[in-house]
Amino acid sequence: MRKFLMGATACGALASAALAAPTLDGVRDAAYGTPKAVQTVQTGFGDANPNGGSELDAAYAHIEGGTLYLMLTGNLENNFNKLNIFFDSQAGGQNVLQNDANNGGNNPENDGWAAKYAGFTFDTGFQADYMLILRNGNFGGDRFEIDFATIGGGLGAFQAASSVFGGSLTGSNANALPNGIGVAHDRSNTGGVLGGDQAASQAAAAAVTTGIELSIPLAAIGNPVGEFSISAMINGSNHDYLSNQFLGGLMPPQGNLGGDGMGSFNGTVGQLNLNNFAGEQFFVVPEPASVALVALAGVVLLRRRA
Ligand SMILES: [Ca+2]
Ligand SMILES: [Ca+2]
Ligand SMILES: [Ca+2]
Repeated sequence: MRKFLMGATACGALASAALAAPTLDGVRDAAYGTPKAVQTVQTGFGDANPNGGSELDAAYAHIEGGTLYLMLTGNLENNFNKLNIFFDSQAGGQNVLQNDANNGGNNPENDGWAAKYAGFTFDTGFQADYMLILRNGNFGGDRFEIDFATIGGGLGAFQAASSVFGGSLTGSNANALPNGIGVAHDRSNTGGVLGGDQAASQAAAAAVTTGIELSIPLAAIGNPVGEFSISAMINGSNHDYLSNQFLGGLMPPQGNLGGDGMGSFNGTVGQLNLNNFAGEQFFVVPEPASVALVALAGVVLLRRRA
């Protein structure tokens, strides 16, 4: 009897562990499973070991209860360099990014990103609908900031939040933005990829457990149906000098892209075309397993009825 009870308890614990949503704390949870993308190139923005530097080690995604949990392991240097995350989560969108609405385009103008990206081309098939901008540093105290922009939404189509962790670079805020997007940051990683432009150790990249974690209501990104895609990249503090840290990753050897693809600064990243760089600089978030299971159950039910 006792044995049976213990077995049942263990089963219950296993079931609840499998169903537990990630905790928004900047630490990778078991629920994420295997990575959706792992870094392929050493970082040209400085190895975050022991201090400073930015690197994108791996991307993880988990959808549960109408929320996309997104975990990007690695480090974002506290010098207001940008982690830009683009979502292709609905039909339409911009494969070639346009300028902001004050400069002849149709994108919002929050921190000047659109003017710097105008003309930037994603890999074929990726048409951006939304973006997140994350940055941290010290300006009147430590702060971590997050902006959300609707691509093609015009001037006012953004939300912005500053100092979401109350005067700290790190922390967790489950409702950082009005649309319900939450963010957490743990900058303690000292492992992961090394500095350079050669092939990264993918085992080291996949071993990193800390970084930036987001909880994103699916409604905030257009209620995507089926699988959708995300392109993440680290840019300079003025959106005008791209690193070599993308997910999906670039092919080594590859230094920072800068503005011309060869590491030179020219004031814009709008001349860059990701089709000119091997591989897909985006990763796919599959349809949630529960949805697939429900669909499968429906098929089984139909077959039984037939
Ligand atoms: Ca977590
Ligand atoms: Ca789209
Ligand atoms: Ca490419």
